Amino acid sequence: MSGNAESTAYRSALEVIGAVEPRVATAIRAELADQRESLKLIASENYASPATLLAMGNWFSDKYAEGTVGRRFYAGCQNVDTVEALAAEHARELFGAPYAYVQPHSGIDANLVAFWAVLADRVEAPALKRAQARHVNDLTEADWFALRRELGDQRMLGMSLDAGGHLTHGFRPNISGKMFDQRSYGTDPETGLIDYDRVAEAAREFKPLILVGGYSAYPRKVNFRILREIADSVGATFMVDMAHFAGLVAGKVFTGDFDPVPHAHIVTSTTHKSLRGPRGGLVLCGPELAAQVDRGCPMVLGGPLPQVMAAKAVALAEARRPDFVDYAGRIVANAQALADGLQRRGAKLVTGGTDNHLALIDVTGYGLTGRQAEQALLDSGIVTNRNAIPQDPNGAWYTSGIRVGTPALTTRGFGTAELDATAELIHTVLSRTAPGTNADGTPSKAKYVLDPGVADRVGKQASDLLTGFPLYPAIDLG
Ligand code: DSN
Repeated sequence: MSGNAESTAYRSALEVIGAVEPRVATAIRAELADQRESLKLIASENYASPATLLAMGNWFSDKYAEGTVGRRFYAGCQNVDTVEALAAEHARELFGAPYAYVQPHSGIDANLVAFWAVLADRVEAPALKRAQARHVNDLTEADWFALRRELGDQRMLGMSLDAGGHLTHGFRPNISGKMFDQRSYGTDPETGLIDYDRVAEAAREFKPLILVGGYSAYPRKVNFRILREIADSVGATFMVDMAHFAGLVAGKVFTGDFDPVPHAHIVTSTTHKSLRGPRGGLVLCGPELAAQVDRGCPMVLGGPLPQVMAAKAVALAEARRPDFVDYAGRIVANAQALADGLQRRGAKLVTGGTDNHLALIDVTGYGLTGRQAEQALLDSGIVTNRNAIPQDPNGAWYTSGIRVGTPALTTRGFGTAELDATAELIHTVLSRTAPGTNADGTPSKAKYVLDPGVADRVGKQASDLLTGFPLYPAIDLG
């Protein structure tokens, strides 16, 4: 699509939207302006291509298509079949997976589909079988009690949240922590790295039905061959949630032992993080789990979102192009430049560096909580998120960490020199911020004092850095 076509498409769309509810059109324009002007380091965000974004705004949104390709509960799904089949084909080819299910609306949906597929495959449970034959909304209280009794003993072993795991990997406030009797593996307190011997020991003691690999805030590669061996040694199903690093798998940065697809029984992902697609999820598996995964609808999902499956097909086609390999390589080189730049200036990083798209700054080294650091950075035009670090003394709300990731800035064209300059800006803000106090004089975990002038100066420097790398340069909304 030429730049002119992109501008025309978006200008026309905003004109049509604005004629009905101008405030929505204004908010859409403002969102583009905000994204253009912020130094975005949120490790789970990216910028999808105009083709991917446009594939979501159309008539597919009006279609119900519960069921699977060629086997729907609604008539007239031939075009939905086309896009779902295309998205699944691209996913299979891209990741070298025998089977792909592209209906999940999000990562949690993808994980729930995978959990239920494994439970249905592995557990002899009449209530589960009954539940799978019906829509989840139709289950009665008695069904749920029966299910709970049957599944209550099933065990999951996943990475703990503070070590970098995800809340859907058995964290108590999430449904995964209620569906399963759950235990976590952490990281070595000295190195911050996964200690595979400890994981094996935990697996031997706990004997999980499912061993989960994958993370949302662990800055290192994971050896999936070893985790599979551990799973096999205790008869567990090995599931990997590659939501964060799917782009690095697609882009052949993670190969061999570090590519989860050949090692896991089942792999889940989102499509919008390093993979740079629309917001959504997918599941990959072998033929033995495919039939159960296909029951994601109605077990977990209602109607799929055909417009998002269309966008998944576009984005996955983009990820199959040779330039995506270059992109994925640059994400990691940039993350390493950012991590090195931060450490050279005195920042303390969990594990002392990164092998992937993210780094985790332990901001206790600056005398701050994650919340104070996040806000001081935001005041200075740098968008990050606070994140727990292993054995975090400040818990999951205030935290002691700042997670920084490079997929979005790499899409914008940033290279290692710009990431080093970004490290300088982050270090400047954090070293010029002091913890604040509450009205009664006690130390606050949220309040902070940023030296006068720093936010403006750093904000200007961040803005200057971004000017050389315009976001969606071909789109001019006028
Ligand atoms: N919320 C996502 C993240 O930021 O990592 C994961 O679901």
